[in-house]
Amino acid sequence: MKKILSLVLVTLLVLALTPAFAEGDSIYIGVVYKQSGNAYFQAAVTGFEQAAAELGFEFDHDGPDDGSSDGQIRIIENFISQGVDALCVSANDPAALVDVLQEAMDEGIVVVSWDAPVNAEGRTLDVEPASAQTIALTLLESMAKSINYEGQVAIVSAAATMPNQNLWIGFIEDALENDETYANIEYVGTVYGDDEYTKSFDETLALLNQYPDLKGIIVPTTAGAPAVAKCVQDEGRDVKVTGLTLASDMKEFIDAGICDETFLWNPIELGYAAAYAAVALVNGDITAAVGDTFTVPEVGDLVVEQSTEVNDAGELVEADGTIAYLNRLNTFNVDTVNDWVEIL
Ligand code: RAM
Repeated sequence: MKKILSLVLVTLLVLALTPAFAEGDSIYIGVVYKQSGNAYFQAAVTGFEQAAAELGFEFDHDGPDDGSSDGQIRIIENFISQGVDALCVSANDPAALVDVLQEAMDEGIVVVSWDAPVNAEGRTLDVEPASAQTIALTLLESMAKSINYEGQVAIVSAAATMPNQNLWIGFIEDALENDETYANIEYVGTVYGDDEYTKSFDETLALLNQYPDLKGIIVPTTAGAPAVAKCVQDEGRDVKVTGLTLASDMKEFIDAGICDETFLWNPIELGYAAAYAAVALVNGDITAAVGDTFTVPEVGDLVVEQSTEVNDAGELVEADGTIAYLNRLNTFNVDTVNDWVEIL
């Protein structure tokens, strides 16, 4: 009896010490992005490929054609039924995916949101390029400089539910309202191009017609930016454009002076970092607790931090969930864009 008891105890101890994932098997990751056919996400997939070659995991990737959360839910359900160990998700809607991702986590699947965060209760960890505030204020300050800190400014965003764009827009609107630096800038509002070229173009045309004195447009989406710049160019308007863009999409508009500068982290690095985070979590090397670190080769040690949000008084306060930042934002202007066009 004693022998059986110690055997049971030893077995329990071994089980407790064994990471969720047994070494030897290959880890299988489901990568879900906002939309198929978006070059930004194709670049991110290259990052997952690089990480897979180094870490030896398997992965598949998919995104809906239409940028919908229903489409993402179906893809996630499919990955769950295929027995993935981790899901890496860039969300079209922060709340709509929570139920299905909670089901995944109940089955022991690690959920890393990356690029566009899922609400805290639907993820294990969020991996982002930089804080939403940093990204937002970089775009706003750049636009302000381009228009000498005065005149009308609009935003052409992705889809109205997209969490990363909405966070950035929130910080831009807050600064426009409360920061004296921008007192002479009149914000005329945000329109949504749904990350489709034609819709982004048409929405821009409508803005240009509605606001004959418009001075600038901020486009916080790689999918919308070339359409907006092209529309401004076609209309021959003296309107400055800045945003988050691929260098190769914007080179012609930077060279033409429509954009003084645009910005983006490297999406290849972002996918790569999200993959390293997912594998560290599956292996039990980290638990996504504040202070955990994981090494991303060539990028550095990423530190897990408490998420933040803006409260009703406009202060940045701690929020539920944890997050890790790459903190590598690149600037594309006439001097630097050529170094990037082959990469992004
Ligand atoms: C688009 C997507 C993505 C965003 C970039 C900047 O490709 O909306 O989520 O991070 O733009």
